[in-house]
Amino acid sequence: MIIKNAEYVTSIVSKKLFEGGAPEIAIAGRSNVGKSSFINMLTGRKKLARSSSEPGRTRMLNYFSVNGGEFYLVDLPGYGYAKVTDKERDSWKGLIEFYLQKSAGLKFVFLIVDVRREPTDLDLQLAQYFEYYEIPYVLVATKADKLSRSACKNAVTAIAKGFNQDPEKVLLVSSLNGAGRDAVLAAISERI
Ligand SMILES: Nc1nc2c(ncn2[C@@H]2O[C@H](COP(=O)(O)OP(=O)(O)OP(=O)(O)O)[C@@H](O)[C@H]2O)c(=O)[nH]1
Ligand SMILES: [Mg+2]
Repeated sequence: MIIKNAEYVTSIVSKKLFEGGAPEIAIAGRSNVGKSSFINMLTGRKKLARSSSEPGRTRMLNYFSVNGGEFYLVDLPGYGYAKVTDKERDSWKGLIEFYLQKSAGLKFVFLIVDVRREPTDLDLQLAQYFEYYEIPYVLVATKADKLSRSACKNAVTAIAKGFNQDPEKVLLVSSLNGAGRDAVLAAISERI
């Protein structure tokens, strides 16, 4: 897979999906884990998806078209952010679940976790949700630049164990320096 270009398409805030007629890959994970940065790293466009050090930045489903509509990347709102009202939290959860259930183009999800952290209950609940509804997902451990190589290896093993997955299948990346990008592109090629 070669990403030649990417552009923002649209954002969804209510339960009405965008149907681009091409495969979609959703990016899910905790708030502030690095989902938007991951999209920017993949597409080589630093400001395509808005990233922020302030958690809860992405509050909508944002669609990005890659290679003129060959496939779409869908940036989902992050979960687990404490400083939102219950009402907001329910509405994001509803939106994410609506997307996961109804999107005709969804091929698989990249579930992003921070390599430095043990998976949280919300991460594991989401993985169970994927399994229950037979939505394929690929685990991505990001922020690899924050740890040494050997610490990353141990962390990936612990993360894989938490999700009851094969450590070989966890993609280790850094959106800061682009490490692991090729393996992510290969995973995309394999699945769309
Ligand atoms: N060192 C390092 N920092 C990263 C990496 N990826 C993201 N960050 C930083 O982590 C913070 C959050 O990144 P975002 O991409 O906005 O995270 P998000 O998951 O989209 O956040 P929400 O939209 O709020 O859910 C920002 O300060 C990024 O610069 C990485 O691979 N390495
Ligand atoms: Mg974001």
